[in-house]
Amino acid sequence: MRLRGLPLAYLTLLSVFVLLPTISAQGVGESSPLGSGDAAWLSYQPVRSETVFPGGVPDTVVQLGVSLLEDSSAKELAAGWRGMLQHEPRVIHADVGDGRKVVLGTQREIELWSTHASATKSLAHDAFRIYRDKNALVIEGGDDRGVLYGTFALLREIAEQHSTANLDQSSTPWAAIRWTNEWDNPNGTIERGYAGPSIFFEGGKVRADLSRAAAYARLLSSVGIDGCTINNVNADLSLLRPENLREIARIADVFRPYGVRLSLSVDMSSPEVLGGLKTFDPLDPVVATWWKAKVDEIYAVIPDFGGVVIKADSEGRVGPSKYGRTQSDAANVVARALKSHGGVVMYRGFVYNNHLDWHDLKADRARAGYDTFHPLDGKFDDNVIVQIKNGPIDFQVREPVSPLLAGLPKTNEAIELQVTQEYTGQQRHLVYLVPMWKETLDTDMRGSAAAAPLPVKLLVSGRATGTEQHSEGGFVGVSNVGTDGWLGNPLALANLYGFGRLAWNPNLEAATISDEWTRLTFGNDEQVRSTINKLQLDSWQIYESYTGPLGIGTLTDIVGAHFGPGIESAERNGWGQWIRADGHGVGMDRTVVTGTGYIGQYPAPLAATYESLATCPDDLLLFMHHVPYTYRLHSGLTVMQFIDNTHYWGAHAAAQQVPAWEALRGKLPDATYAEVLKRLKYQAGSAIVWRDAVTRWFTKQSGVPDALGRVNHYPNRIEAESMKLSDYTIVDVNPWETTSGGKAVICDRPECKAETTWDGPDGWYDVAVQYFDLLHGHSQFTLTIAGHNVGHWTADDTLPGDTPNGSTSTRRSLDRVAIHHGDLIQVTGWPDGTEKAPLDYLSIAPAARTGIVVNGIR
Ligand code: GCW
Repeated sequence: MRLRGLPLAYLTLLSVFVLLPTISAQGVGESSPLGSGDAAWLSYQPVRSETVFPGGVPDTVVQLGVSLLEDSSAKELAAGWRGMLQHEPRVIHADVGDGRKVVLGTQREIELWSTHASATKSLAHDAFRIYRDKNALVIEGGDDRGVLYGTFALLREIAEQHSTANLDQSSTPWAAIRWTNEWDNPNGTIERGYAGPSIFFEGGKVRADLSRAAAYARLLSSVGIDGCTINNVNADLSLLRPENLREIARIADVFRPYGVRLSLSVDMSSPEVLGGLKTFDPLDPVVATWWKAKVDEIYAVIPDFGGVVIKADSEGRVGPSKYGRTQSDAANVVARALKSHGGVVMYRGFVYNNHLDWHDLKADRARAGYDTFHPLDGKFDDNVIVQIKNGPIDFQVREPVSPLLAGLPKTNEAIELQVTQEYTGQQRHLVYLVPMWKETLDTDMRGSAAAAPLPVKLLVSGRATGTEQHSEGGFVGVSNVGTDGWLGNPLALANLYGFGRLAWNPNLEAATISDEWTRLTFGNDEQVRSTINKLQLDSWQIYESYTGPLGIGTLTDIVGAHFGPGIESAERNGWGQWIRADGHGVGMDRTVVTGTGYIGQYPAPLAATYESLATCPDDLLLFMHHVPYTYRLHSGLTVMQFIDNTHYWGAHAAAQQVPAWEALRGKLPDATYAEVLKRLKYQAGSAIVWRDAVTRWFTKQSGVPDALGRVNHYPNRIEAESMKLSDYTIVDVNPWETTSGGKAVICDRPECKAETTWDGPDGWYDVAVQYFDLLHGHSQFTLTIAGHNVGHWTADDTLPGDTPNGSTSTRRSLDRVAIHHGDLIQVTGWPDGTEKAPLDYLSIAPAARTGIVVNGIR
């Protein structure tokens, strides 16, 4: 047998030689993919200056005021000029002459500088206007923070290579509160953080080197974020100790030049645990005095302290219920201590019972927020803002809007969005979340069909018409950045960028935001832009397709890492993320007529849409209704066929992301290119694990076979347990659906082998070894074909978990390997500690690629 004129044996050798460099390393490394790229989207790459400044590049920056923020503005302009225009401007404080210049100042300062400018209508706090005044490009701020935001807006215009010849742009932030929450712990870990350790804490203390914290504040302010809560909402009480507050003040110091106010998460029991009082009853005057003294102490060291975030009566945190008090009692006692200093309480609406009785068909975790807070509407002080997650459960891949957002007409409210991808692939899967957030923000919560539209974005603006809302409101993004390139995955930074941009202006389109981010990060190359924008904009739908469709929830392991598939983990426990899947049907009946009544918490028009099967959108069907597997969707497919089809489509689409990205080789920084490629390849493999787990589980549960015959038939797969095993032993895997065949093999000896003889035809094949890479241990593997070593690797990724399952399942892929009939294929494993070189299967499929497919996602 000869292929392309060469003997196959020779080709095998050749392929080993040629293919080795293309073998994909699919672990996600620990080191920063950005290296010195802390700048992220402030990369300031060269632009065509004659396009941006047709009349010539301004060579002078006139900084009219003296303030920390105007200093930062001038410094930032200089950095932008150096990077993008290759020009070092001089920065002066008094205007001289008519030369080309950028003038920056607050409205008052600008009025003193030029009579022309006084025509500008009054600018609000944080607002800015950028415009031409003869030879000057003017950045005018409502205050000095507005000057800084205007500066970043101008730099954005330049980075996008827009002409500034006729620039006239005014912008006012949508809402006052634009904060991130960071779930950092003093020991340097981050709850639900996926990018290495904390930039704030280390070993129980504030880090000595806070340069990353300063760089972070700069990034935040560049998109208009004005507040950052630096510690976990599951708060470590010790942070309020005087010696720790003094250290935390150092973080506030590095935030200040960028106009970012520091805030802290605090625990309601602090007066008792930290203060030594006998109680933390919010209505006890001694407790109020304690909070007042503590807050005064904070302001003594952090004069611009923003306020506190409180998680109470939730997931094991204590709260006012201990004393029969309400959430408003708790919020107000702290709010009163903050009031005279101008601080706010962000009181989380995430209050629910995690010991619900799953036997009770009327019990419903989704109801909890509204049931708890709606009766308290109007009882919160005016410096309390109720912080409400976008959906009623917990950051699932798709949820309906939280009804509580419409249930507090007399209360300040902020929406909490999750930038860190807890339930959406933990930054190992690409999911651009802006389209999802936009859907929520645009959802109309009007009270009656006749009323004016009341989108969520208006409810959180602090100025909703038709409500008696107070004046504060806003956006909180749970960001959880770490030292590993901020979010680990370079492409995930579009979510942080997008959160900030939406908080500033929720009317921006998801595509616009993606394009801005791409241009700012990678420059203006057309192919780079179109490829990355498409990847980003398709990504949520792809991820949803191979995880939890139809509003069922993400279907991840909810009692574990929230990462891999773990379908039944949702059921039969107190956490209340039930999917209520039995032999006949699936979904939570949340209707008013027969279900938990949750739908009745929505304003009437929306409730009517969800209550009726005829109008409930397919993508929320299983959140709202329990239906048989044979129920036909609006699309005409049955629920079961939809589940099968969508999972196969999703895994296919995830695989297509890889060649789409590969087409950008050479157009991006090498480290960024390689890091994203590694993650996309991992995702492609993981999407198959998800696809198989979900489809197999539902096929078994429903008894309805896949009409297209795909589920449980994997023609290219050789199960490890069916191979000839030397020293490997067969084990059951839990949950069963996360491995092929429900079984894996593990090695309890120093070395084990699994082998098979190829009984297919001679040819070129794509080979994948599906194995498990546990958090601890560095097992090693070798794959040999006909005696030739075609791959050797170490299982050194840090996937979340120490047992073989869908969270730790991963693959080693080799493209275009020559195999001939009768070749011996062997996998050798060397265990390391508790990681026993576990294997699931081999996949040997006819080689797919003859060339590179560009943008072949759909
Ligand atoms: O999503 C859940 C997370 C918890 C988190 C909690 C919350 C900080 O799994 O890790 O705790 O929500 O938002 O309070």
